[in-house]
Amino acid sequence: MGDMATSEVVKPGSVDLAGVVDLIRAYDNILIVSHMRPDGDCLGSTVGLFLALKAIGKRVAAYNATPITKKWHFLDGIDNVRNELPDWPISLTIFVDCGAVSRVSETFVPHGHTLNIDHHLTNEAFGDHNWIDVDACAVGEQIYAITRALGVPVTATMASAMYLSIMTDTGGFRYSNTTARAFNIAGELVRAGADPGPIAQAIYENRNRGEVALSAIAMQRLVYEFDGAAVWAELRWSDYQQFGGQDSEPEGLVGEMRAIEGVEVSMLMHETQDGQLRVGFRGKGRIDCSAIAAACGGGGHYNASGAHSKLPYEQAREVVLENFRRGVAKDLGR
Ligand SMILES: [Mn+2]
Repeated sequence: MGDMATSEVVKPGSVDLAGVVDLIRAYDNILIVSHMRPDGDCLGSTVGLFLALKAIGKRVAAYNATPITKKWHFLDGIDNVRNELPDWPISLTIFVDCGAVSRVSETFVPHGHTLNIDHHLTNEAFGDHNWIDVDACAVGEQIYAITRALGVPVTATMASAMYLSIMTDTGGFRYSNTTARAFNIAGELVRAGADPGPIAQAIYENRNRGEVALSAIAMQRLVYEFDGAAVWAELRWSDYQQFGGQDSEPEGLVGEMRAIEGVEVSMLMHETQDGQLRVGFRGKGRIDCSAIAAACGGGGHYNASGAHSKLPYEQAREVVLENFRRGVAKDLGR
């Protein structure tokens, strides 16, 4: 993998790919954990790594705190991701796609040694060992490198999982993180048996009716600021009650808002069932979304980030709007 130059964030406990491989070889009872309300990268990375570790004879379990919804059932191997922790003693916990321990769940306590594999700019390097590669388009890219370094043959099932990671985190090979390396790995995964058509269809042409209705409502409530360079909307819990959809941001909606002509940054706030606020930010390159999210107590990438406030919605809304406006004004030089 001589072409896989990386620029790891050097923080205490930093390891590189070789260090990750040494750690995996050193421990036999491994738990893989990923973030709540998992996305394609989170699940694809988990399934890919799970199968690679199985292939080298490890005892391995994969845990996610959120039940895996039917949207993800198309992915072979997804049944390995469980809602429960294993009953055997864990010697190494591997975090994938988690910027902080709390992303796993509010109560999760790591077991044994911890290895943190991630690509988020805002990663807290919370592990005993951390491999943070902010140049990786998806954690799936890092998992692919691990698989190759372990010498594990990539099966069609593993390839599909890692392809899902890369496809979803690059927005279907459209975002600015869509590098030559991302295409090269995607090509190798297709050669190994990943089928792009059905995977894309399962993700992008399979929208829940409730979410479509919610998207329509949000699109009618767009608020433009900064001469149209910024746009935001909000969905209240009562909207979810009226139109259905899940207690989550309608898939891709904040990205669709960014797609509007002249918009540099979009923000979607929504009220959760317990009256709290969740927010997503998407940028086109001029606005640092990770900084705005960090000011709101969240994190993420430069062009895609989010936060969850525990304040009551109305209060949180004011804080978020203020941070949003401040961040946009700063980056636009206004
Ligand atoms: Mn990711």
